[in-house]
Amino acid sequence: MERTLLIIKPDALQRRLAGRIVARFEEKGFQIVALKLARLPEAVIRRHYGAHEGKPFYEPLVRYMSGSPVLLLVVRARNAVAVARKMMGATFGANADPGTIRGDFAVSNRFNLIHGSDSPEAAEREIALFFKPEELHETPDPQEGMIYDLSTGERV
Ligand code: IDP
Ligand code: MG
Repeated sequence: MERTLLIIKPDALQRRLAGRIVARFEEKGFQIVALKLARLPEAVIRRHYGAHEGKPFYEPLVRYMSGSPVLLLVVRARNAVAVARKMMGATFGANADPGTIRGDFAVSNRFNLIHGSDSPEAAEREIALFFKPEELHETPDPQEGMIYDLSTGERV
């Protein structure tokens, strides 16, 4: 099982889309491991998006993400990182395929509703940036045998 970090961005909360976006991951079979509402300090946003420092969109991105609260989630599934990125769609709303979160709800290049980690390594780094270990609830999932075929001893 793999974990990924999702951020439901300020525009999604302000547009009252947070519940629908979270529901998509539940419907797909992801397990919610952690969830909280937080207004992120600018320094934390700068660290989270450190790889983009110096790019023309970096400062507006920091302002957008630190302006009002976001919903932080850790979710768990087989190939969680790649599956979540596929469900999110391309970065720019106008390029994102219909059926994806950004494709269905966003047209903007910046206000694109959701962040998802782009590799398992990034996911673990980002989870540690936003959550304390005791905030992560890795409880056994009684639905796991419905969501995956476990009969061969693997998760298929
Ligand atoms: P991602 O969120 O799909 O991983 P990144 O390239 O990591 O995309 O960019 C981080 C965030 O910065 C994007 O989600 C978007 O909000 C914003 N962003 C990226 N590129 C641009 C741009 O060219 N113009 C405006 N905002 C951008
Ligand atoms: Mg990214």
